[in-house]
Order: sequence, then C-alpha cells, then structure tokens
Amino acid sequence: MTPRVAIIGAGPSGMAQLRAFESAARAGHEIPDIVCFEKQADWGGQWNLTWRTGLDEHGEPVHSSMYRNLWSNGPKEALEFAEYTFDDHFGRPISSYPPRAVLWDYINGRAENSGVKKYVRFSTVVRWVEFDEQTRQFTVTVEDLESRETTSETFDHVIVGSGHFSTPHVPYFTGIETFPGRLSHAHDFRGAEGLADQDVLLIGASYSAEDIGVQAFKMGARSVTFSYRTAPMGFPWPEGMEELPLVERFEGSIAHFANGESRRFDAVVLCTGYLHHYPFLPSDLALDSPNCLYPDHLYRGVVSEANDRLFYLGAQDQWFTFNMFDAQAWYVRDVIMGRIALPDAAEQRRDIDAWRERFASLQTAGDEIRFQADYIRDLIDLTDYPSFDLDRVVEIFLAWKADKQDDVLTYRDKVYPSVLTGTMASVHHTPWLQELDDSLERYLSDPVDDEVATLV
Ligand code: FAD
Ligand code: NA7
Repeated sequence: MTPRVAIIGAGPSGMAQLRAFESAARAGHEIPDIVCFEKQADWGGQWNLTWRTGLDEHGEPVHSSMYRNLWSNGPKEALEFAEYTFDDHFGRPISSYPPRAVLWDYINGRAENSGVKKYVRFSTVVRWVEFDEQTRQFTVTVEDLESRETTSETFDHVIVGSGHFSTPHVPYFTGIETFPGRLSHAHDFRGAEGLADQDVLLIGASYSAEDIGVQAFKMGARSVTFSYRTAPMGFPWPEGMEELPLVERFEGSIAHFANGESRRFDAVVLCTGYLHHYPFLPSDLALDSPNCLYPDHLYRGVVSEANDRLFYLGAQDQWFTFNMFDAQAWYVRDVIMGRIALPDAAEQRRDIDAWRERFASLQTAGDEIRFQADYIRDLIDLTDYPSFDLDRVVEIFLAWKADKQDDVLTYRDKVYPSVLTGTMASVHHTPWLQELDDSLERYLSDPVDDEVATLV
C-alpha cells in the first residue's frame, strides 16, 4: 500500500514539503500519496496578503498578518532557495529587500514550475486530527469551506505547516479599556497610511514593532513611541521616534510608562507577538512552546517526540526562513520515505537536550544566527538538498544587522551578492523611504528619471 501523507497548510513550509516530494518523484522514486489542505483560496501562507481582518469570508480566523506596505525585513540573499534561485525566477538582478508581492511571486514561481498545485485542496480547513494507536494511522477531518461539507480520511503521516505568526498574543495593560483611540494588534495591521499626523504607540520590541513603527514614520506619523518590556531595540532613532520602558497603565489616551514619563496617543498597536496555536490537534500532539529557536519536544526541530509519524515545519523562531523550511522538508520527506531511520526515544531526547542546552547559552543575535545556520547544516548534510555556503549567509545577516544599526530607515537600500549564483543585487530605482508603490509592476519597472523624482 502506498503510504498517505497529509500536509496542513500551503504556506512556504507546506510548499517546501510539496517541492521536496516532487523532486524525489522527478528523480524516479516512488513517492507517497500526498494531500495538502489549505484553508485559504491560494497558497503562500503569510505572503498571501488580505485586506480582511478578524474573520474571513467563511467566518474563519484571517491567517495573514502581513500589510500592504511590507517589504522583506531581511536580505533576500539569506532566504534564497538553493535549487531555485532569484536569477532562475527573475532572469536579472533585483534588489536585496523586495516588497511582499515580489517574494510571493518568487515562491509561487518555484511551486508552479514544479507542478505541485495538484496536491493542494484549497479552501479546505483541517478541523481535527486523531491518532489511532492500533492502526497507527491518523484520521484527518476537514471542512470544504465552499461546499461546507465535512469529510474524514486516514493518513499514515501528518505534517503540520500551519505557521505560528497568526494567532495574536494579546496581554492586558491596566486601564487599556479606557483608551479611546484606535487600538489593534499587529496581526490586524494592514497599512500605515491612516497613521499620518497621529501620535502612535507600539508596544513590543521585535520585528513587528520595528517595522510598523518605521512604516508609520514613513507615512507621516507625528510621533512614534515604542514601549519595551525587556530591552529596547536600541537603534539610533530619528527625530520623532523614541523608545520608552513598559507601559504601566493607561488613563484614557494617556499612557504612563515605568520610568514615570507619560504621553498622549491617538493609536496603539500591540506588537506583542503570537501564540503557537493548533486547534485541530489534541493536547498530547499539539506543540506547546513560546516563540523560540529550538522548541522542546521536536527531534531535529521537526519530528514530534510524542508521535514520530507527526512532523512540524517552520515551528522555530526565524532568522532563516525559506531555505530552512526546505532543509526541514527534505529531511521529513526522507524520514517518511524510509531513507533516514529515526533513533529510539532516548537518543531523540538526548539530541533535543543537546540542542536546547546550546540554545539556552546563546548571548547575542550573532550567536542565534550561527545556531540556526548550524541547525540547517545538520539537516542538509543528511539529504540531497543542494548545500550552500551557510557561513556566507551568516555574514550577510551580520552585515544586515550592522546596516540596520547604522540607519533603520535606509538599510533596505543596501545590496548583497547571492551566495548561490554570485549575482550582485541591483540597487532599487527608488530609495525605500521614498517608494510609495509596493507593487510588483512598479518594482520591476524601469522608471525614467522624472518618475522617480516625483516620488522623492
Ligand atoms: P505560514 O506562512 O503562516 O503559512 C501557514 C499556512 O497554513 C497558511 O496558508 C494557512 O492558511 C494554513 N493553515 C493554517 N491553519 C490551517 C488549517 N487548520 N487548515 C488548513 N490550512 C491551515 N519571513 C521572511 O523571510 N521575510 C520577511 O520579511 C518576513 N516578514 C514577515 C512579516 C510578518 C508580519 C509575519 C507575520 C511574518 C513574516 N515572515 C517573514 C515570516 C513568515 O512567517 C515566513 O516567511 C513564512 O511565511 C512561514 O511559512 P509557514 O508556511 O511556516 O507559515
Ligand atoms: P516576536 O518576535 O515574537 O516579538 C514579540 C515582542 O512582544 C517582544 O519584543 C516581546 O517582548 C513583546 N511582548 C510580549 N509580551 C509582552 C508584554 N506582555 N508586554 C510587553 N511586551 C511584550 O513577534 P513579532 O510580531 O515582532 O515578530 C513575529 C514575526 O513577524 C517575525 O518573524 C517577523 O518576521 C514578523 P520581550 O522582548 O520578549 O520582552
């Protein structure tokens, strides 16, 4: 009997898994029977932008937390697929920090080229997964959101690629219910244009706070204030942007901070992160973890310790993204296809403990980046995923960190060479701070000088 594999989610992780199986099929191997369930009408996961917030047209929680003005927050050279380069896709150099639509086009291009769409059941949400100890199979219950029909099928393996930056973490701040202005979580942020001329408070000190704050500044916010819990981001902020310690309480539109200062705000965005949330899994199978670089109970970061027929992709906090998902997907494929044997439970635990011990000792962002690079290298060494110069990618990440530290408003204008092709990225025709059109068409166009100038 051909084994059956269910993949939950057709975001970059699920698409990597489809591509991994397809590449084995192309090499002449017999692959399992695969079904990928995707609740959205299209693939791309987070990169599939929606204008909706809250619930979608079917009453399901909206998945994507991305916004109109989102451009890559790290250099594209750090996420390039080793077997489908930016040169393969665009046929010419592009800049190092493309907008969302361009990266969607890239991941879509690889998936389309490999013909894996046939495996995906779109607009189909996974409602429940149950494991039968006797048959050692999973029953996966799904709902077709168009027909509203619920069906169940059995699978030998389940791969969870449902992402973990979608269910907002919303802490309480004393008196926040008295705040009269616009109050939202980053998950529902869709664009900063409405923040023009406003005094904006962002609570949090990570990617979302930084980027939404910078977007607000770009779109003409009167002031941008960040409030941190543990440590400030520490960038040399321009006039009009500042970091303060944690908000202690709100009194109407006034926020009082832990250092005794207070400010009045028009809008508050909670950039307080996301929860790992797997409502389709029973608690003994659902990953329960903070957002971190090495969640517990995942052997090699992907195999569930509770059930070695259950896998998670992309469950880590992410310096690396697309190429890490590839490394994981190739490994999971080879475990499922019997090319890699899993060690016994004791050895799996020993390995998890060793990685988590190192994870606990990491001090700096550089340590974290090297840690994740080593994790990826470890996986790539076990499969036929093309290896690439991970040390060079680490250097690119470190240069990006330094560029951002120099100027958080202009780092996206910098360019890097591909570690795969050597191609030097091109400088975008318009500096990021002046570029108000985030479309693929505008990005790939070659505007004449005065079209650029009108935006400056
Ligand atoms: P996701 O992209 O979240 O995809 C998960 C998929 O699973 C979705 O399509 C969802 O609809 C589907 N799904 C969920 N539940 C179910 C269910 N029950 N049934 C069926 N389908 C389901 N990364 C970068 O490299 N560069 C960036 O600039 C960058 N910016 C980001 C900005 C924001 C605001 C966020 C939130 C993330 C950003 N990321 C960025 C990280 C991003 O998470 C990854 O790039 C990538 O999208 C993760 O892929 P994934 O497939 O693991 O998860
Ligand atoms: P992150 O990276 O998980 O960061 C969450 C931030 O929220 C972090 O700075 C936390 O502070 C802060 N946080 C969490 N709880 C609180 C409370 N109670 N009070 C104050 N601050 C809090 O999430 P992001 O949304 O920034 O990024 C997620 C992904 O989206 C990422 O991959 C990007 O590419 C885009 P801490 O520093 O822990 O004290």
